[in-house]
Amino acid sequence: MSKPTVTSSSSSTSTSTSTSVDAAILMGSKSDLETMRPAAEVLRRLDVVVEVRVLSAHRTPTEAVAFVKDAVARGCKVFIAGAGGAAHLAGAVAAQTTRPVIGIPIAAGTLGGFDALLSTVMMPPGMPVATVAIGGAENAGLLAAQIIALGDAGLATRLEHEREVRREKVLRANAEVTAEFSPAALGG
Ligand code: C2R
Repeated sequence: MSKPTVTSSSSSTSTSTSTSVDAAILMGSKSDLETMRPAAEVLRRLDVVVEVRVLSAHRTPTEAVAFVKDAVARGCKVFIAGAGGAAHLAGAVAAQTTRPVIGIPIAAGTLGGFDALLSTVMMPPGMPVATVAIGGAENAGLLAAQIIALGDAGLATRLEHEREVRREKVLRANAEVTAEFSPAALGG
């Protein structure tokens, strides 16, 4: 399983390899990394080939566009873009490709992410960005995997397993709580 690497905009943006890629994750700043990390981790866990970049529509617009175009040329099926504040990154990615783009609004600055939520979700007609919750990186990764799984039966099976693991976790918790509050346990 390959480990996703985070690359700063000043070093590698796009053209360093010609290897194929299934999913790409972009974030506007390295300060977003801990919020974005679950997207990369869930994709790795599902064996999706993912690349991770720090690129900004505001600060590195040329490199961001170049990366998206190169990733598309290398087969990238879905993009995830996370940014805080005036979060234009996901929309800027969507403007470059008809591949699905998933936006993650990030809580940065004084408005708790509501600014990024509106900036990401309120796209003009014709330019969709599938926006997850503020900080919803894990769901973004899962949604990206679900999109890719439409054409990948093995990945679809791994996603079913992922669901089953979560289901069993809740059922275990339910059993514990049920037992703790049962009439017998409460002495009733
Ligand atoms: P710094 O921590 O680097 O000052 O960035 C980043 O995503 C980050 O959350 C503060 C916030 O600015 C955001 N940023 C954007 C974009 N580029 C950076 N919203 C963009 O292109 O939309």
